[in-house]
Amino acid sequence: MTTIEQPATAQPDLSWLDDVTMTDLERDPYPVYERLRAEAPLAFVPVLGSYVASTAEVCREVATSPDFEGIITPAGGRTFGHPAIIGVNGEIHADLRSMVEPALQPSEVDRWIDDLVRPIARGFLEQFEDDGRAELVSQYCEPVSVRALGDLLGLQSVSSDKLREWFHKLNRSFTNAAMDENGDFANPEGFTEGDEAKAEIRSVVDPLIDKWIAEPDQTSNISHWLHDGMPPGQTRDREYIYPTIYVYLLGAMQEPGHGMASTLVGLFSRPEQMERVVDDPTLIPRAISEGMRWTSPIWSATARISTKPVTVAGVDLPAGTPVMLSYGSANHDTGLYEAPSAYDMQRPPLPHLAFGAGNHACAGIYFANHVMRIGLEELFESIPSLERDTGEGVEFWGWGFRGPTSLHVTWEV
Ligand code: 261
Repeated sequence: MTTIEQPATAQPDLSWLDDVTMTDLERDPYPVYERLRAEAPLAFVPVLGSYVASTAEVCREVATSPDFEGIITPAGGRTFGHPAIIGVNGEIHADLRSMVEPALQPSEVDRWIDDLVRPIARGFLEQFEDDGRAELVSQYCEPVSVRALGDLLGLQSVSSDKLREWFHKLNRSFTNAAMDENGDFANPEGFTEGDEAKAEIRSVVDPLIDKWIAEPDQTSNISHWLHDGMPPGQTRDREYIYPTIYVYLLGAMQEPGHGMASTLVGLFSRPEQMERVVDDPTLIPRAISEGMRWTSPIWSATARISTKPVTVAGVDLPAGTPVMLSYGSANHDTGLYEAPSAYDMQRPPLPHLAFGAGNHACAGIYFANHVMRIGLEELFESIPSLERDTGEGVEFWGWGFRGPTSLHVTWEV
């Protein structure tokens, strides 16, 4: 009698993944990822043309492993160019982190965050607080998010609506991730709006850079990026800093807004928790932390690449294999969280992965958490009787970046 040997690590049948489209993932990635976490926490996903890590354990392992380093996703690299801070390593990464980090230190942020964000939040609230109804994503969460960072960067001359338009266009380009069987972009025309946004950004920011090179401005972060740590009379080349400017104009502009909006939708799903938070604003940071876990704004937008042959979750990967980090899925891992698709700010205080892990973990974590906190403090202070307008649905969108596309609310005036 002959026996047919099974390979020691039998790979599960993942042929169902062949039918998964980018649109499926953008509308609702959770069903696909629930299967991935159960069947193959490290899996090659054909539509993405890449390995994907979907559990908390594997995301953390890849993000912190000495056998991996940072790399930008293909559509991300097509959108931002090189050297973007999220996709470089070694000396260039160290220089770019040293360029952005001083203004983001907690001791620094604490000095001005309240004076920066509170008047901005008040100003947007004044425009609708007597209306009795609002769409909070476009009228509040996004405007507060972009104005706070825009002013910090030195972009006071750029309107909030223009900054919102830029991050939406860069988002759709950065996450135009579908690949064909040959490993080419399946929708190359999807990069056009990102290219147009970048051309407009250059036409606005180049003259500001000219001015800041000639006359450093203590109050503009981008001016500091040009000058700080450089020998006297020298500045960083603008082509060297633009990819990281785009990182800010996409993720950093967009995500505090996503975080605030998702936290609000989560709280509306638990009216008793909403009531407690409105009555006791010291609970807002906890509400935000659970919002970030529940719908992680940077859902699957970063990646690592192996620097040597390595085995992850039983899968042998050669050197030079990219792995996408789906943190939004890791934060729904049933190994860590009971009923992960429910918003519940009473959960045990486990750290989530919404700000990533390892040496590419978010540099703006402290700043972003305070922008979201002050934004929600001012909203609840002005409009404590906020209710979701149940005549309007709430849709979430996005695989790379995820949040509600609108949030209609009403209140008594
Ligand atoms: C500030 C973080 O921004 C990003 C993070 C991950 C991908 C793209 C981004 O712009």
